[in-house]
Amino acid sequence: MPANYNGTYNMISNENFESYMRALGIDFATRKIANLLKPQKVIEQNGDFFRMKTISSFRNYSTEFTVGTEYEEETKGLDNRKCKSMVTWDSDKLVCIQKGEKKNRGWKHWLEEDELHLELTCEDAVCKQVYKRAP
Ligand code: ECB
Repeated sequence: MPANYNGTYNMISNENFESYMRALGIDFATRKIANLLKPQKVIEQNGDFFRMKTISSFRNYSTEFTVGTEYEEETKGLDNRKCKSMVTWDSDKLVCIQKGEKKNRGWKHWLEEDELHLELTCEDAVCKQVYKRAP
């Protein structure tokens, strides 16, 4: 049985998001706005099938994938690139590799009690975000 990520989570911390965005080539003005956001993650999971929504007052981003199946991801409203993305289980961690123009791009999710942790990587930038399950 895979871990259960279903739920709605509110951001409580965000470290190095600025350098992650810089690595993705996001312009200064957009970075300044994006850095102030406290997004919400909404995760719908059915076994290995996931729908992940990142919701904020500025932009929203949505992805769908099946663990173990490579898919075409277009990071619409983010850096607008195309990636061949694949998510796998590393025990209860979700590990995504986003192959494309940017080297060493991907993310990892894991759960710690009522917290959802996320590490976003691009080139040598690593952003660490923590979300808390919404009451
Ligand atoms: C959608 C909320 C953030 C909007 C920021 C707007 C502009 C900044 C442009 C690019 C920054 C790159 C990424 C934004 C960071 C998080 C959004 C979702 C990243 C992601 O791939 O989440 C995964 C893992 O939770 C699921 O799609």
